[in-house]
Amino acid sequence: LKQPVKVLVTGAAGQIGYAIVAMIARGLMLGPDQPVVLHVLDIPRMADALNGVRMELVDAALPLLRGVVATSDEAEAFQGVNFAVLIGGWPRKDGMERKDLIAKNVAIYKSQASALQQQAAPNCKVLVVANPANTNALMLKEFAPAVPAKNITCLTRLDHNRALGQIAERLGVHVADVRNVVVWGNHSSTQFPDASHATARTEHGEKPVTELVADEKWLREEFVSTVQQRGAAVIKARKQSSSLSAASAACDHMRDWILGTPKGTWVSMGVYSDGSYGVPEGIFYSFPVTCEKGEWSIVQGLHVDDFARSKMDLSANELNEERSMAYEFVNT
Ligand code: NAX
Repeated sequence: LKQPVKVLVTGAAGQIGYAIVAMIARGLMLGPDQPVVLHVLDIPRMADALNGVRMELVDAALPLLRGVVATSDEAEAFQGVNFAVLIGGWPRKDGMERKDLIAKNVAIYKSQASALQQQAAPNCKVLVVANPANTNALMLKEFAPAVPAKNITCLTRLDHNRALGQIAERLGVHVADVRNVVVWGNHSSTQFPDASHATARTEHGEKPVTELVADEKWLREEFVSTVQQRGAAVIKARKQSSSLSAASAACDHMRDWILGTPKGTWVSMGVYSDGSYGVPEGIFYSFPVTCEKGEWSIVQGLHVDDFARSKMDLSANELNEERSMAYEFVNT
């Protein structure tokens, strides 16, 4: 077994938090040979519920779990952490405008940026799950300038996994036999799930998904809108938002980042744009990435046709707008 590492989960008294802590402590995020100390943070009003989570973690008698720090103090929560999964945030309520959601969360992420910069271990790797995920990640980067931008990412892996799931169902193949979809852009309904580079393994070998589906209209319309609207469909069905799939995707994201993506396979991650594929710099945008030795890099050279271009630009424009709104609130 390796030396224990410290993993922070914020919003740990919430839905996704409740689902993810046991996954992490069972090795689904960092591997079955990696002991962990869990730091769990929530707001003071949730202190009792958070303590309940801590009690359950003790009760689960998890062999990899080497300690739990449950706190509502940001500085204590970020102290020495090697990995931070930021799920805590102001939830979107019925009738709440995107602008209001951004205002509330900008304040939270500005404050957590200071805690990250001052308290976390050097080279701490950060995953932002809380919405608006891309723009919250941008606020962290802006207000923790000493943290390398490459160490801050946001979650679009749930959208990526949803896209794999839709294709697997359509083709009647196992989801593990489908790979290399791309989710471009914002984790919002402007995201562009793109199957044009994806492949699926069948009894006749590995084939392009476009050839196997052989229905361009489905790939451009129904597939795209189903993945874009899947979160809303789950809320409608469950009366609560996605949580087990979000927790599972967050584990997939961190695991692939730290332990590497399988050969020949890429995944989607929200990262700080370097201008690849004509996406403007200065925003967190979901790209196809491969990971090796704890570093991600954007897959280059994929063909982007006019259809994809317009969808990708739409999402980039939305992110630019979110950024402008966020700065308005930062400066007031
Ligand atoms: P919950 O409302 O169940 O949990 C959020 C928790 O965060 C609450 O316990 C709350 O008290 C806590 N919190 C609020 N402010 C905090 C602060 N300043 N510091 C620490 N904790 C704080 O929401 P849940 O369903 O768990 O979703 C969490 C977040 O994930 C939401 O923002 C949600 O929109 C976002 N999602 C993002 C997804 C993605 O793919 N990027 C998918 C799932 C999810 O919708």
